Amino acid sequence: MDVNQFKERYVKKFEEMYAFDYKEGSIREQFLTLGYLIKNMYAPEWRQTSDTYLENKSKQVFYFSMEFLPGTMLKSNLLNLGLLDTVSDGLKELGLNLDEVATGEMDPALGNGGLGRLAACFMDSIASNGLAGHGNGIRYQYGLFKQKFIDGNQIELPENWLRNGNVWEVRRENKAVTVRFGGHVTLDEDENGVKRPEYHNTMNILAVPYDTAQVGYDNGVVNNLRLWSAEIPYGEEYLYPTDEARDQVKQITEYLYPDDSNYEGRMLRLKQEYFFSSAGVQSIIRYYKKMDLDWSFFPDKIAMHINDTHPTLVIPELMRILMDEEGLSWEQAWEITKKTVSYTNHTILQEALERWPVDMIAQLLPRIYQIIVEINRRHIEKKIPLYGEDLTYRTAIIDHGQIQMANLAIIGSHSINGVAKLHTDILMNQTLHDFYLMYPNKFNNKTNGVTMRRWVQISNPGLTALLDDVIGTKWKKAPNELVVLKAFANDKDVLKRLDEVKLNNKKKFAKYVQEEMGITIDPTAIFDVQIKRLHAYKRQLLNVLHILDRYSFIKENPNTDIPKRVFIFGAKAAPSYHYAKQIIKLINEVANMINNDDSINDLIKVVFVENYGVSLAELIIPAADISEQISLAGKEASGTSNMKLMANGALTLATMDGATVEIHDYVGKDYIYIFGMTNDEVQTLNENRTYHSRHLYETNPRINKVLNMLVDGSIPNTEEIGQDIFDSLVKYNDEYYLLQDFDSYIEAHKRADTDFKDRMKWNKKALMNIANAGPFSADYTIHRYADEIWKMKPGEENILLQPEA
Ligand code: CBF
Repeated sequence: MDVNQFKERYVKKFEEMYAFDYKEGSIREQFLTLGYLIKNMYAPEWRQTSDTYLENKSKQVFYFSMEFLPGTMLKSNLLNLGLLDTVSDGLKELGLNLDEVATGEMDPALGNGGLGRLAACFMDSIASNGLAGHGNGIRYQYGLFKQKFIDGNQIELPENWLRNGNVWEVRRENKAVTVRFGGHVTLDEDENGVKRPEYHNTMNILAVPYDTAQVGYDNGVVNNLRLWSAEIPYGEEYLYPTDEARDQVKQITEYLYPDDSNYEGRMLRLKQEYFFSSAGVQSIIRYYKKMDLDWSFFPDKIAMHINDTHPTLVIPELMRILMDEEGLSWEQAWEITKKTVSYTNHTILQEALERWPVDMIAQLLPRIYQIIVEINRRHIEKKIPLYGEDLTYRTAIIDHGQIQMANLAIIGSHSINGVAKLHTDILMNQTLHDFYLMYPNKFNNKTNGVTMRRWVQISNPGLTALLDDVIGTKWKKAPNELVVLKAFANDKDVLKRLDEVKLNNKKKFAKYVQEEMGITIDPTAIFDVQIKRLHAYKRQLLNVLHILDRYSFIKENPNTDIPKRVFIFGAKAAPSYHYAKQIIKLINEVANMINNDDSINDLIKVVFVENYGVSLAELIIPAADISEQISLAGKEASGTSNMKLMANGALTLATMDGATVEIHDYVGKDYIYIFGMTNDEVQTLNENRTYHSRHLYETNPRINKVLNMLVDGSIPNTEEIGQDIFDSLVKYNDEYYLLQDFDSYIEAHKRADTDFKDRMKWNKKALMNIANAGPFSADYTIHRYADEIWKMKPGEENILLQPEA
């Protein structure tokens, strides 16, 4: 399609939809017109892809995830269809602007953070690698809450992302399935003497799928993301006569739980987990039957991947359907299930590991409960002779009245992977060591990755143009080609152009900050960025302590020549996470104090953006100079903002944690600022029990001064929270060892200050980061999942080479 054809089709579409002149359309109407037009364009390929998979009986993977955080889809669809420039030029000729039209799209916040965003990157990479793979999740009516700051406090507002409809989705009523809850089950013998379950008094919910196309990059592949919505079954409305009864159904897919690192044993959450697991498995089984193959081929044609333990009920559900509905024996069903399912662990935080009270599962899912009990019984019976009682019972699924979902996920699958090398090592050697002894071959690492399409091509067009010009366009399909950029590490012209690209991105962000927040920031300052969920282990507080230290230094040395810094935060706290919300308030008050202090000559500014999400990340990441990855070593499973920031030329200032360890290994020690304890040192400190934070407070004058600022009235409006935070660090012995890492953190920042003053030196470091970012492309990660776990082959022309460390 050329520009003229596009213009013609656009104008026609607009008039068909609205029956007036497109020039009078609102931004939303312009966006919807474009959205429907694009959808019409890929619809034939969407259908064709699915027909081809069925005809070829291709192996397909189904990625079960409670969260998908895709970001807006207009530009990514245009990019992947190869239409970005055509549409941008065409709109311009029509007097419209693509960037403005794109603001008409709501950003679907159907995830909390890293896990959901990873799932979205994977969807893009699966399609772009030419793999037959689809997502399976929940169509939440309300996404993650909208964050507002009122007097510096986080307030949560509902995020009604579907308010104006969703142009990308297709409701597929004819593909709905029924999910049963509650009631009780009897096992009655059929005419052949086989025990069959009979369900009594169940609550039946209709699961209606909404499908969204996942358009592959320049390869004609269009996969599917299927999100399920809960409804009252047709003809059963009379069973729900009251508002309360109807609400019970609606509630199942109404809200996303707004916590990504804490397990909450709520009935509604359990309902959600079973709802989308069961609906997904049922629809896959129905599909498999269309292939008309024997059940023994099931694992050769279908892979089901569970993203963390939230969809673990896929395992007993698949068992249930294979046995109860398809008549397979336990042994046959168990072999198929294990070979089909694989599981990714995303956290070692104890408080995030899911376990459900036995009573709850028994009451809500009686047949599933029977199956879990039997899986557990057989596991114990089989393993005791091999591993003894102690070890075997430590791996039991049912323990102290709780169902351990990670144990069920490991026992019922053929693969468990961590999301970065260090994380996988910790799983094998500590957290899941008993399982590792039992099933060493199930364990493997799959370091996370990010899609360079969204995180470089779409969000950073300036850098994309520079790369295309300097190293050619191969990197777009083979991100490892970015390494060619290293040849230009000392090329003054390229470094200068890189500097200009960054400056323009910083200006763009500065404009946003000025317009939305009324804060003036200098684009030539260092933009120091920490964007992630607010959690104590991620140590945003350490960042604040550094800011306070720097502030008091500047107050005492007003003529210092340190470069200007803008500290940028983006973070949501779980609504019930009191401590995290106190840190938010602290950051906002520190920002207020510093931003309004004329005596420091703008040497520091603090910007805490409200409602951080994918769209804001697209604005902030290209503008970043420093990427703060400062979690306590051993706590962050992987991190993915570290990869996005690196690919955009930010220098990482970090502990050796998660995938940052691998970033360090690729980029080299001269191009990254590492500080703080290693995981081994943290472990030793934990074991020795020799840490006394109060001692550090009393003996380290710098720490003493900064901590006193929290309680001596230096920071307005923080009396109560200042004391609580102070106590967490001094009285309660600083659980995440901030004070232990404080000095080396400050030193790392000093090194960055010095380097930033030498522009060419800094730009060379930025360039080296971009050049080494290729291995962190999700395309490679997905290639490894496909090859080693799902046993699937990518489409011919998209075979990607494994990056070498
Ligand atoms: O693996 C993706 C991300 O998942 C988390 O966000 C999670 O929800 N458990 C982890 O905290 C991240 O480290 C990880 O990158």
